[in-house]
Amino acid sequence: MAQQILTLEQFISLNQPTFPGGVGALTGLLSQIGLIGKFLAHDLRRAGLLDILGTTGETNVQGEAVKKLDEIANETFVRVLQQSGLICALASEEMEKPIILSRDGAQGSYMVLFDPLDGSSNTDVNMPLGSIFSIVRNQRPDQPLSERDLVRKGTEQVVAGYLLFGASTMLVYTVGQGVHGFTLEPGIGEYLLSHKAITMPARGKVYAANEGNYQKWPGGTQKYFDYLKVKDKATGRPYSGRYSGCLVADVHRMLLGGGIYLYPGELDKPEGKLRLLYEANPLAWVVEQAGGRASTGTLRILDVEAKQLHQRVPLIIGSADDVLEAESFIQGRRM
Ligand code: AHM
Ligand code: MG
Repeated sequence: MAQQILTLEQFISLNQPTFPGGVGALTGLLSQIGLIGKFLAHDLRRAGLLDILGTTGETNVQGEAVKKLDEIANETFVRVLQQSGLICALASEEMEKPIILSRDGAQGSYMVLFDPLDGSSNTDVNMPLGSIFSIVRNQRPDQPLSERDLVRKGTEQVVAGYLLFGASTMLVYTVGQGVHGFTLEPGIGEYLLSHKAITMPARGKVYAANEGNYQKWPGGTQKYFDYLKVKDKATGRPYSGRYSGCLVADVHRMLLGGGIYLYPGELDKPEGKLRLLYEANPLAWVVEQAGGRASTGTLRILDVEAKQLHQRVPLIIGSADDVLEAESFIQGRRM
């Protein structure tokens, strides 16, 4: 029998009985994210033509300045979310300061933090890209909003997920009741449920990391990578290396098939590269909801104290047993 066809909106109304603020608000928020995904998928499909239509940073045939795709992506997020009526503040990797839409919270009680175009160096080579989003609620609706209100712990997220622009466009999200994936059917412009209640294997056979940084890593991290390459039947080693340069795409691979992604701390840069609030936290929640684990190497990502909007954090994320094993090397409990 053919599988039931469910759109994003239908799925939410049938399957998400509880959401702080009501199912209508959740439908509204995810519809806005879905709309952003449709706009971006449309733009990214034509990304390879930018050189013909006008090089980035120069003027195109119409004499208009051509914007970089990460700027276009950021503007798309801001424009769509601004008019939704559900959101009082926005923060992005591309903006130093947040946008406070309504100081008194009258415009809605949600705040969205996002990375509008993750893996942006993939743009020029027609490789996968993503967008990551984290939504929290305004806890002090009676007080004027400030940047500080957006800087919150991962456990306080109410919706988190990502858009993946690969061969297909996908929207994957969690509200703390499992992880669900939807694939955009471009012919009808709808996201259809394609991956219900995703669960990841406890152990994978794949690792993703920029191993060019090997010499910059502390000894424990190096030892873990050495270990992954040693032949051992019981643990399925050696693992295969798969690194796309797009965190969303790599984490998506692990979510579906298991494995581990690492952007660890470095000797001269212990905080790593990735951002806590709009990269690590949302992906950590998604992965935990699918049965996986996300850690700095010493601490659960969702428990990291948020101090700054653009704070960086080491990220070790993926199948639970793989992340546990990486932690034991990083912490020096295994050599
Ligand atoms: P970005 O949001 O500026 O694109 O940076 C994040 C990206 C991740 O998608 C990816 O895993 C990593 O940075 C790649 O970094 P590197 O080129 O150092 O391997
Ligand atoms: Mg990014």
